[in-house]
Amino acid sequence: MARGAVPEDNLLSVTGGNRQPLLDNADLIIIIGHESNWLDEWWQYPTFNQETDYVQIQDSPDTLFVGLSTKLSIIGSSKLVLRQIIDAVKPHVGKAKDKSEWLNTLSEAKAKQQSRQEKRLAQVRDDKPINPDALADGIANFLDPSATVIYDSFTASSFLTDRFQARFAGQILDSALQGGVGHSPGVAIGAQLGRPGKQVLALIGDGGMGVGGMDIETAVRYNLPCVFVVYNNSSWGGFCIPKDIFWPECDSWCISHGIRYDTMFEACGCHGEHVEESKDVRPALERAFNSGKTAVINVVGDSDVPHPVILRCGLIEAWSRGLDTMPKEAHDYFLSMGKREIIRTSKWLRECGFDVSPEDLYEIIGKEPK
Ligand SMILES: Cc1ncc(C[n+]2csc(CCOP(=O)(O)OP(=O)(O)O)c2C)c(N)n1
Ligand SMILES: [Mg+2]
Repeated sequence: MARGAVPEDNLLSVTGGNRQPLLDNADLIIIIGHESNWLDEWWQYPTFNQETDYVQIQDSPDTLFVGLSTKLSIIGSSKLVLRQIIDAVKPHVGKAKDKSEWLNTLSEAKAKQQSRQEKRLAQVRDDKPINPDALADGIANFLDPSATVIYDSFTASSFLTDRFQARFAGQILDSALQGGVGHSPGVAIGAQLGRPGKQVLALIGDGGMGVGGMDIETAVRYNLPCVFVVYNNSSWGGFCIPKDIFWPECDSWCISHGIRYDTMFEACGCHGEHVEESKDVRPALERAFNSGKTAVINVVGDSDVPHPVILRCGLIEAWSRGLDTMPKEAHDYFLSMGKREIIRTSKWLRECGFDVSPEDLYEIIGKEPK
């Protein structure tokens, strides 16, 4: 992929995908057993409309999020609370309302999203170094429905979220409320101990390997068959955007180029695999899981593909220095921003303390507000 040429689809959400961006039409949103976190953008505008009324049903008072205009807070096991609500209202309601129109809307939105994702994947499937979207697709298509998946690599996880669908609670163990790095070896050990014999796959970055990778040796010592897919982009989060585009004067975000984490951990007793092309992802996963050992698959990833959130950070940083100081590529990118990216950029600017409305942004780039 050309530098900076990230498709607009890829900018819709923090997690790289196509989450429905606006919940503007809802009168009431009920949040059940779900803690606010960065993956859901802290339940902020534009994903969560601040004018809507909310009901929160949470297992613990600690999980109640005060940042929402909450009409009613209920503390209790979500399952029990829902059961009680159903039992209480059942005698009072007649026939269930016809939901076919709403269900059709949902299926159409889902089909549209899937077709966008397929288009995006088709463009990068055979890229070398491997595009994180192609790696994510290989992983999602391979895994057993009972597998546990752990998100660690900042960049690649943002693509796996689009490809892998959870089938049961606790199947996906993510990077917690703040999107941590390097936690997956410990989490994978716990997952393999918790559900022995089931597939455990951790998608970890080379940065994460530096933070917590040596605990893979612990998994080896306890004979735990966890598979660590290292998305190795020789950097913390890809190096094109911070270095070449937005922060030209910034020091390197690189890690030594092309470290062979597979051979490094073979020395600790792991099964190792090295993958340079996306067609080899699946056979490597097969061999790794069939080995019955702790395994490390070193995947050479495309350092030019950033996590979408990096783009937004870069925009804020560069813009705060003045539009004219931006390198040409960033300048052009900024001027070509679409409606959704405008809204999101405005949101990010506010989070960083700049009160810049979407209208202001339109003015800056010289376009009519939409
Ligand atoms: C413990 C911790 N340290 C730092 C960060 C900030 N951070 C977010 S992503 C990232 C880079 C991660 O690099 P890597 O693990 O290689 O992932 P990738 O290159 O695939 O994005 C960092 C440092 C964090 N989220 N958690
Ligand atoms: Mg990396």
